[in-house]
Amino acid sequence: MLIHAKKASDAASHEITPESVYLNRRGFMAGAAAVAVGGFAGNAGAAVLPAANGAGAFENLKQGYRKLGEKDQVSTYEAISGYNNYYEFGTSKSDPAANAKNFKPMPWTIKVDGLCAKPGTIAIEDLLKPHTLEDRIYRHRCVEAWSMVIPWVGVPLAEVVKQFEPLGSAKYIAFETIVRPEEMPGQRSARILPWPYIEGLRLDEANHPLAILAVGIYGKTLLNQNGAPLRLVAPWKYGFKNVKSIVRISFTEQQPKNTWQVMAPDEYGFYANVNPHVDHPRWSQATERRIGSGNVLSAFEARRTTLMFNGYQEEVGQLYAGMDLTRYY
Ligand SMILES: Nc1nc2c(c(=O)[nH]1)N[C@H]1C(S)=C(S)[C@@H](COP(=O)(O)O)O[C@H]1N2
Ligand SMILES: [Mo]
Repeated sequence: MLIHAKKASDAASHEITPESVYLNRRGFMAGAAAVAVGGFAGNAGAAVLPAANGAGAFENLKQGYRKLGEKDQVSTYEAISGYNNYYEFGTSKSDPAANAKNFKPMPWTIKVDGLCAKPGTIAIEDLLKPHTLEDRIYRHRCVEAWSMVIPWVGVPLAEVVKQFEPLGSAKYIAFETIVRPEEMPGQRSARILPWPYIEGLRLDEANHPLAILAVGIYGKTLLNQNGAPLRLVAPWKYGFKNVKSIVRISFTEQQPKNTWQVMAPDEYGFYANVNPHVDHPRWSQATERRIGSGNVLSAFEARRTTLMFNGYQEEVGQLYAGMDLTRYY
């Protein structure tokens, strides 16, 4: 299910050019995917991603594309899988692709605990089985002021939440990344971050239809550097909320202490909604550098304006009614 409601970002004049651009990119991707097959073999993702390449996927991708603005081109697969933040594998943008090759995303189980009626440990196949995989093309905005457009494959987080039957007392959901220092060189240093990487959402944010748990990109199983086999995507928030390689989901009454807030509370909050009006203490958040756009950007476009809630204000704005959007949370 894509978000079908008519939005300002759907402006009809945006529909013709981007679609043809996108179709060209699909052609390009068919070639790129063939080249990349070796890389996917290690992910052994067939069991996780059965439906993503179905006939409906292509139409859904086209619809998703129309939701974006004229200048939002889907980022190249090379950029999405080669320019990453995943500190468990190192702090340089090229480290995750270089160092994640020996990480084993299968078999994979997720522990579900806290305030829910159906806690337990569940294999990823069983967690996904009740749900239909969907294509979602979203903007991705890192707090470091770069961005991409990523064609995800995933399931609505709200449906996964429902499956575990949170109690009325549950107000938040927390996610943890796996700890496996023998496969994740960054985790051998406690100075990089306190492990495990933890993130969370308010339960009503988790239940918003834009939030997904992603298992793929460009119709292919997630690569290790992108958070295989399961990662969060909440596209109206800064990228660090999108916790990778999830092994634990907890329902809590208290707001979880997310890793970057613990690391630097003066710089990173819990909500971390994309907000061009509130600068990071060390840099402006008013603009961003788009990565992996096939376009040659003009000088004026070399940096683009960052959009409130990353362009999803109409969809998610009501979640924050009454909050002061001129300060950082
Ligand atoms: N476990 C974990 N999850 C993480 C990170 C990380 O370092 N560790 N980095 C975050 C940040 S800052 C960003 S911008 C996105 C990057 O996702 P991508 O590399 O798939 O584009 O992942 C987020 N999730
Ligand atoms: Mo980020």
